[in-house]
Amino acid sequence: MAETKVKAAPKASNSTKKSSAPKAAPKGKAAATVKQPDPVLPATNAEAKAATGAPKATTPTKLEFPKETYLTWYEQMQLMRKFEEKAGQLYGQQKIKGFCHLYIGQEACVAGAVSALTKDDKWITAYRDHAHPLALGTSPNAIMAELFAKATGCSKGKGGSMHIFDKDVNFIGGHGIVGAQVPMGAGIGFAEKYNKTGNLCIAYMGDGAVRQGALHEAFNMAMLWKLPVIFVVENNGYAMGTSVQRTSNVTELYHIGRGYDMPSEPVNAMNVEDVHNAVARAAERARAGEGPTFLEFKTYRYKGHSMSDPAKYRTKEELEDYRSRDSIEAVRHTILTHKLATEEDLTAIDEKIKAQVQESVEFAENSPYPTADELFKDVYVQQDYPYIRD
Ligand SMILES: Cc1ncc(C[n+]2csc(CCOP(=O)(O)OP(=O)(O)O)c2C)c(N)n1
Ligand SMILES: [Mg+2]
Repeated sequence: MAETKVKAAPKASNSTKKSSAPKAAPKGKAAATVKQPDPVLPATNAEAKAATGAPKATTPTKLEFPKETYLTWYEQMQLMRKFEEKAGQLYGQQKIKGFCHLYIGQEACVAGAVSALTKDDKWITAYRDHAHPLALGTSPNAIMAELFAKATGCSKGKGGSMHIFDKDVNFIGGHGIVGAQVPMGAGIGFAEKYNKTGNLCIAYMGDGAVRQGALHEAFNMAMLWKLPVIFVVENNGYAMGTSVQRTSNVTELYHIGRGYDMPSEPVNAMNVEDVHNAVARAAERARAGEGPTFLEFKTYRYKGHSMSDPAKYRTKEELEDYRSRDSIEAVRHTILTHKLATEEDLTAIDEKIKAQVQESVEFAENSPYPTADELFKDVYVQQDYPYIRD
C-alpha cells in the first residue's frame, strides 16, 4: 500500500438463451432495505477514511439482508470470478485474442448494485465489462463466444472483450474509449427522465476516466437537469500502471462531485453490503427526481490492467492486503457463520458454476466465426447508408 491511498475495508444448455443467473430485485424491494438517511459528502479526508477503513472482520453480527440475497451474491460473484479465471487461461492459450481486461477482485462493485436496482434500470461501463452482464443475466455462452470472436457472441463476434452488449438485460456496453460512457450514461438518464419511465442509469468508470473533460461536462448537465443517473467510479488505484496519486491532485475521487454540488460518497466496495446500501440510497434519490449521485467504489483488481500487464508497479504486500479482504470470501464466511447454507450447499453452487463455465467454452469453441458479409452490418443505424464502400 505504499503507492496508493485506496484502502478498502474488511474484510444448461447449448445455446445463448438467458442463463439462470439471479435477477435484479423487483421495483420497490430494494427500497425496503435502505437505511435512511445516510450522510453524503463527508466533509474531510478523515471522515472518508473512517467510512472506508473498517476492520478486516467482515462477518456482520446481525444479518442486514435475507438469506436469499447472500446466496445470490455468492453465486453471482463466483460466476464472475470462475468465468474470468477461465477466460484468463484461454487467453494464455491464444484461444482468446486481442484485449482482455479481467474484473477479478472487483466483483462486489457489480453484485451489490444488481441487488439494489431493478431489471429495467440501464447499465453502462468501460471495457472491463464481462462481470456486469453476467450478473444481469446474459448467458455465459454468449459472452464467452464474444471473447472468442464467434458469430454467436452477444455482439455477433464483432465487438470482443471490450464491447459486450445485451439490450435484453439493459446492458448498454462495453466502451473502449476511457470516459466515453460517462456522457452516454447521462444521455441515457436524460432519455429515462424525458420518457418518464421511473428508471435510472448506472454509469461505471475507472479512476482514469475521472480526469477526462467529458466527465465534467456530463456532471454539470446531469445536476442542472437532475438526471436519474448513478455515476460510479471504480477506484482500483491504477489507470493501467499509473496510480491515482501520480495523476490527480484530488485523490479522494468522490470529492470531485462537490464541484457540481452532486451528492457524493466513498464506498468500501470490497464489501457487497456497503455497495448495495450506497446504490440503494442513490437510486432512491434518482427516482425521487433529486438527480444524480457520484459514488467512489474503493476496490482493487487482483490481476494486471489487461492480460499483457505483469503489474510490476505494485507490491506483493499490497495485493495480499486486498486479497485478505476478498468480497467473495467475506460473503462465504457470513453464509457459513450464520448457517444460511452448509459447505455442501456452497460446493453445489460452485459445481453448477464450473459446469456453466465449461459449457460456455464448448459453446464458443463449436461456434462459427462471422461471415464476411457481416463486416459492414451494424455500423450505421441506417441500413442503406450510402457512403459505405466494399
Ligand atoms: C481516451 C482514451 N485515452 C487513453 C486510452 C488508453 N487506455 C486504455 S485503458 C486506460 C486506463 C484507464 O484506467 P481506469 O479508468 O482506471 O480503468 P481500469 O482499467 O482501472 O478499470 C488507458 C489510459 C483510451 N482507451 N482512451
Ligand atoms: Mg483504475
